Amino acid sequence: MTWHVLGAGALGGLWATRLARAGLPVRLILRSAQRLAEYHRAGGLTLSEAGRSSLHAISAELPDASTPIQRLLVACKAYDAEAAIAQLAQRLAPSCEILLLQNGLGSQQAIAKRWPQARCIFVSSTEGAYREGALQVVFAGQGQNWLGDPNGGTAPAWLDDLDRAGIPHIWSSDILTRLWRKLALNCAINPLTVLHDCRNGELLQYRQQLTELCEELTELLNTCGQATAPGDLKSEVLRVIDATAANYSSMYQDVRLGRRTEIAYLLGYACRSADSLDLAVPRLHELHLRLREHLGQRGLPTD
Ligand code: NAD
Ligand code: KPL
Repeated sequence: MTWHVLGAGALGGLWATRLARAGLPVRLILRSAQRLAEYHRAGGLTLSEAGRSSLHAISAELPDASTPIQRLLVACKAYDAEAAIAQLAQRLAPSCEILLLQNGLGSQQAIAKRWPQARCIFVSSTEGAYREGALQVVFAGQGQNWLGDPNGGTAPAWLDDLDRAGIPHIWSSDILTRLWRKLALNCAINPLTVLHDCRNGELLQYRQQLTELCEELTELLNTCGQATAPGDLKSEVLRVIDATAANYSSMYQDVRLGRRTEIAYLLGYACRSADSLDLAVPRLHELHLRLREHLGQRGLPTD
């Protein structure tokens, strides 16, 4: 069955090129006729990995093509994902599967609610990729992909395709917990790197702030039914800060490059969830406010 890939950016390109080079049928869905023409001129997507580059002439089409879609991999940013699917909604087969690669939370649930006929598989990825130019993807960091269906059900047979393509994966029976924990980690680290203008490792200078945020995030996880023991989140945050000390967080890089952030699906989602549960999280709200001010001052969207 064909893998339709919507969002041929860093992560979408990384998935598409690995699936295609394993001989699996892949079709890229590009956002505009101009993008499609550029793609044809370039002759395909280039994947750079371990210093070597390879060109992959994957078939590509526009959202309004007429073929039905049985399996859709959505690799747009969280703020684009729902609108991108809406453009091709008429092509979704009645029992289609949609894999959602977005970071944070909120976009996945909105999509699952809007297209209840589809089986939505949520994905949490720690693989790293970035774009060098519109049609070149650099595989920057090995990682893992956890896939799961928040409504339960068995693992799909097409996980074999991922094996064939060398895409690391684990079928998860608690994908929401995994996404929540990653969200909490990102909320503790990413906004502070932006506001303190620093690499992840430099956050150790702000231990008290990290501790207070982790306390509120732990309470939030527990109230949302994503239980974690006190101290667990903080240890994980310190472990990740240590392991990625020399790196700039993804949010830091977005702000530095003048790109829209996924704030609404990270800190914004955490604050909205706490409010809906009547849970007081003053430090998260203050951080959210300061981050929004910071983005606004730089002319970037604040949600
Ligand atoms: P990206 O900006 O590189 O790619 C997104 C692509 O979606 C772009 O090519 C854009 O043109 C395309 N797009 C947007 N709207 C579209 C539309 N209507 N039709 C067709 N294409 C459309 O983003 P990315 O870094 O690949 O991130 C995608 C998601 O994966 C994000 O939620 C991100 O947080 C998450 N993620 C990324 C990485 C990574 O290393 N890049 C790692 C883990 C998670
Ligand atoms: O996922 C990350 C990011 O930069 O978005 C880490 C490295 C975990 C920092 O929060």
